[in-house]
Amino acid sequence: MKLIADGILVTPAGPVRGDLVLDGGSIADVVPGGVASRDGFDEVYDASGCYVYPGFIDAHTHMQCWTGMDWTADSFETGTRAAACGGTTTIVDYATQDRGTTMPDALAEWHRRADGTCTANYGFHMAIAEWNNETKADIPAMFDAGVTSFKTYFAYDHLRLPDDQMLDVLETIRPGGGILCVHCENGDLVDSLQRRVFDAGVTGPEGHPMSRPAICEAEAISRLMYLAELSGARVNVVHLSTALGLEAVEAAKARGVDVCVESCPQYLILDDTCFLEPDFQGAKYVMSPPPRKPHDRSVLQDALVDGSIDTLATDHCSFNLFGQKDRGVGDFRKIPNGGPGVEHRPALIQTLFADELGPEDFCRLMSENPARVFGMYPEKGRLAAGSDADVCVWDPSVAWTISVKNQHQAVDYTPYEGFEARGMPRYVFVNGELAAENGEPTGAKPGRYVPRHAGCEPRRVDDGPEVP
Ligand code: DUC
Ligand code: ZN
Ligand code: ZN
Ligand code: ZN
Repeated sequence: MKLIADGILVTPAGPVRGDLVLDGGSIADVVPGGVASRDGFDEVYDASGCYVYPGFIDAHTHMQCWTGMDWTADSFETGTRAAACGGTTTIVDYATQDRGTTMPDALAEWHRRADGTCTANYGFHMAIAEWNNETKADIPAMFDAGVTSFKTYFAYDHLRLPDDQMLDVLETIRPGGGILCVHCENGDLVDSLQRRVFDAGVTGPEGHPMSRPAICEAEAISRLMYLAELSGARVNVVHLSTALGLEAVEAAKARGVDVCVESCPQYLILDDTCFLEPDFQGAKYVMSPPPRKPHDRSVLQDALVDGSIDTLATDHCSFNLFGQKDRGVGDFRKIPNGGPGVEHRPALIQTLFADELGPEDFCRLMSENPARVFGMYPEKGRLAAGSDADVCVWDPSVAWTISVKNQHQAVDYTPYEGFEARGMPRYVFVNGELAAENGEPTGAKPGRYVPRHAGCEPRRVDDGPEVP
């Protein structure tokens, strides 16, 4: 048995000072005030001065994946190790059924890539790129295999589905309690705006945001909201990046549409001036959607604090600047889309929002709600006896600087180079095993596949009275 001693335990009932007891892969006990005696424990970990959280969950990653332009730089091995170093104990990665393949084949392939290599736990969403009677017939097998969330795209020519097929996907997954995650950008508009921007002579990274204006996102979100309404199914708007998109979500919520909202650190921290960095450095931020205007960023920051955003993920999808992104020198359309983040999400959000988001909100956004929405709760996402021993002991006092020099993500840059972070995980346990200590991996690989059941409602923040 392991004892995590004298921390502030962030429990479903609120933060309480005490000890946490781990027995094998489970939490054996939550002890407010602490255990009577430390005798009999095999190992004791000092959590004084630290918050003790259920391990963080990043429900949007792309590891070891062909994205249409290139293979991502991070494998499951390097990506989950970096995740654990930063305090994330579970990822939910997007397996993709490319056209001409089946969902069971895609799932088997993603298992082949991940199994036996992972430091953090991993589940899979299934992205659907081809929808017909044969692929549709495989949906029950997905639920049986623990895949209860799916993804479709409104953009990317090799992935996107037409609206009628998307409606059928929604109607098909609804009875099993499935959720559809959707990449909301109008692909037709993006394609034609890319041509327009390029033909007008804009060839550098700054052409990327110009060809994907906020309206492309807001239009696609609105369309999704109507498809969700028509089907009655639950949807998750992934990587929300715009104020206009949030308006569409809020209007749909007011009509009773069952919608969850995910955003990512890049939309809360960066803005589109990053694309103006000289010497092709702007390519580091070429991801879709792109970082937006300062106004969008501040609206999303408010939404995070007021509870309109349900989960925070990263969309981790790393490519090296040298040898991968630089293939797009002279044509921004050839820059592989995506950036790294799985290691730094907890530190970024803690540093910037610790004053507005208390430990309970932080837990809700980073652990509890991803577990609820994606069918891992109450096994994950809470500190309670019987839940899995995925634990992050977070020391809020450690000051450090995010840099490519100290990161474990296997990529040659970070979009947050030089960021002065406050807070670091002292200990990270995955299935009861110590996976990282003070931001460094222990070498253990306790990560396992997480089969998931149907999700439930995210915990939402009641709008309290305004304090004058
Ligand atoms: N955009 C996506 O849609 N997926 C992965 C990364 C990105 O930038
Ligand atoms: Zn996407
Ligand atoms: Zn993505
Ligand atoms: Zn290191």
